[in-house]
Amino acid sequence: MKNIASIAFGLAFSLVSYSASAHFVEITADKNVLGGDNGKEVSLEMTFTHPFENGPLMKMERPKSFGVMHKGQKTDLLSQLDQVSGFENLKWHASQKLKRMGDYTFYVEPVPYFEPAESKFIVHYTKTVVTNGGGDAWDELVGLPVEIQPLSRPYGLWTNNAFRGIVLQDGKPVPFAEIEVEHKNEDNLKAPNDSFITQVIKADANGVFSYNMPKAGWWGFAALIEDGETLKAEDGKDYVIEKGALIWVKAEDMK
Ligand SMILES: [Cu+2]
Repeated sequence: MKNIASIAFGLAFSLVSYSASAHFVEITADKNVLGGDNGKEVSLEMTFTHPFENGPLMKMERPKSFGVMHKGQKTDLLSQLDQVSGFENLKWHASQKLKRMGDYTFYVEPVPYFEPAESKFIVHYTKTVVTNGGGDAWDELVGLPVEIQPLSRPYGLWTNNAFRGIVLQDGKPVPFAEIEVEHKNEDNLKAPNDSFITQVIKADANGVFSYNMPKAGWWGFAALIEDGETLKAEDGKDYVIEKGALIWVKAEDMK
């Protein structure tokens, strides 16, 4: 009896701690720096998850939009987005041949996700930049409602480099925006305490932030903005929308 009670308590507690930690839409590529090998294929994977904890995967329906921008030109890739088998509405995959030189910005607008634990909707506008060499368009804006404009080139980064960016809403800087940072924890590192899982930084008065990535691998930056806009949930009530401006970058060890 005592055991069951403590298991039930433990379970409830772990659910609470999961929902208290950060959700991120994750877009990563099998490689993000190519050397102008035209026609090379890049494979992308997309989930809605807790990157440092390696899960759980949260429900992610077919997004509202998914595309790529190259030299200012956008191509809709939604029809080329496949569900990974066994992970329906959880994990998505797309591959794309890079036919020309330059920078390719892949971006997604997910459908609003209702998070009962936080009584709000979450929409994470997320992007990552892949280069095929000779690129100078890495800071071009996709034009998302909220977006991070990189001030550091978002590829070809060494471990310990600072990643810098500006948080924008409708193209204007967001002073003192809060940015959550998480490492996609592919090595299963253990955090000594929950406070280490999500790093939290703030932009300065000009919306500019900086973070040094202490480990090789993928890093997600999520600027979270609530501007009072709401959406109606299934219960007929209005709930606020958390708009996330996310960018994923990869750091590599200098060897
Ligand atoms: Cu979650």
